Amino acid sequence: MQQSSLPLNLIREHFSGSNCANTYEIHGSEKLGKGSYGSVYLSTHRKSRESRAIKVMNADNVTSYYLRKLHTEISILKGIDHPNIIQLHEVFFGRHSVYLVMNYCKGGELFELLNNGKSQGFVFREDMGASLMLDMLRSVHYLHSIGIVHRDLKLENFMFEEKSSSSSLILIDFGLSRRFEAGEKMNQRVG
Ligand code: PIT
Repeated sequence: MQQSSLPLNLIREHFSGSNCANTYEIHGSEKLGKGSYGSVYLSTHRKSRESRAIKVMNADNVTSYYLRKLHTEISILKGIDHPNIIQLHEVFFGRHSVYLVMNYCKGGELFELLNNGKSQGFVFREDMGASLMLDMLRSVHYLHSIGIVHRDLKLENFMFEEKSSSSSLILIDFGLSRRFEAGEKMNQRVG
């Protein structure tokens, strides 16, 4: 039988959903992105007024398969520490929902920039492309070095940390990620 446990680190876990609403104001009308990851909302930390992205996941009447996937996602996010990968700050386990509090990437999706940039007169210089590739490769190299495969790498899952054109890229969405053993062959189609 497989067993797992959440790693011990500095990410706070709260076993009450109402705590989340007390600590953060979730802007329900400001959905960030529209990925496979469901609902991520722009939020404000009530005390510091800092912006955060909060992913709200349903935990009501869910299957054990879904719960296990949720557990894997949280456990993987808790173990990640890299400048080009989304940072998890804290988790709230409510009666009906689980809330993942993450960094807010102000610059939007790489996909949006490539899709809309042309019509807005945006010209992609080779040095910028090279720097973006480096950010992407760094994030994936880091994950593989700690035994994690993302399994949903695509333009939509790279966000700009800042609004500036020199902003770093940040990899998001670990909903399909899993751990792997060195030498393990993987042939399942996902994403
Ligand atoms: C946004 C903006 C932002 C963060 C995110 C999305 C994060 C999404 C995300 C989703 C996951 C996951 C990790 C991060 O495991 O600042 O549009 O399913």
